[in-house]
Amino acid sequence: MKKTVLITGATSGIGEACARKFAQGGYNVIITGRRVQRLADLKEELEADGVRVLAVAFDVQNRKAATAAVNSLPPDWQQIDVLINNAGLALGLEPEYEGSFEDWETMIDTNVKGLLTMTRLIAPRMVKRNSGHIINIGSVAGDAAYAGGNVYCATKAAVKTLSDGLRIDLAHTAVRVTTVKPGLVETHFSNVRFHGDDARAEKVYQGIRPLTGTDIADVAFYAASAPAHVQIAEVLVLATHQASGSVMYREP
Ligand code: NDP
Ligand code: 8X3
Repeated sequence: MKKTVLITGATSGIGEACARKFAQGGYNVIITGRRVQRLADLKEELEADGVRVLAVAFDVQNRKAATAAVNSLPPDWQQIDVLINNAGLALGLEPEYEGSFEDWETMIDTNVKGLLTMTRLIAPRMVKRNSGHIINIGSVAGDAAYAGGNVYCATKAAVKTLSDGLRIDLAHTAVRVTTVKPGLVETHFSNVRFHGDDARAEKVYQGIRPLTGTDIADVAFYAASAPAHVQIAEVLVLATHQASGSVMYREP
């Protein structure tokens, strides 16, 4: 029987690449995100390749909507073998003493509380079946703060700690937990961070060859494909010319 993956934030970037990778790898795919049209376009594209796809639109910050979405999955979509908690964002690069309360709340509500909500909704079913895999997308940003990263870095440190805590709490089961911590990946991440300032976003990737969403999807798929007794606990994936969240070599 084919396995099913549920991906949050599948309308763009890393999540979209995961949808493609897991679809190619033989999974049935549940794609989620807020943008209905992007979900519909991706569903159509994957279905044209013979993949079974369910598109469910909701905001991970909205616990009621997330609960309703998970609880109303059609019967043949209820067994989720792999959950990829990917939906997330950074907003702004202001110093911590000048940051926007609203941006902070959105990052914490999405990156931390949204991830927790999805885990809380789906993990119990995995425990009951004694199988499953939760892949959380953390970041190199969670390893150490960088200038202006403050709250975003803290949310990604929280993702690592929540993954570690979950792995401890699930150690008596066959359910696996993986944290994938990417470095610089060229997606819509920076356009979102700079509130649509595309010229500023482009500069983030100047002079350095960044990772792609596909590079990260490959790592997530590798972790999901490991033999059942192997738990890839954590993977840090950097561009070759990046050494940490704040150190990278850029071609002049
Ligand atoms: P993108 O902006 O390209 O994609 C972000 C995805 O998250 C979109 O599909 C978006 O969907 C979804 N999303 C955002 N907010 C919500 C929400 N409230 N509810 C549901 N879905 C939401 O960025 P990336 O692909 O780069 O980001 C994916 C993850 O990777 C994030 O967690 C990010 O922190 C992490 N990451 C990114 C890195 C990078 O350099 N790009 C490096 C390290 C980690 P929609 O707008 O349709 O809701
Ligand atoms: C995204 C990578 O270094 O821009 O998590 O914060 S970084």
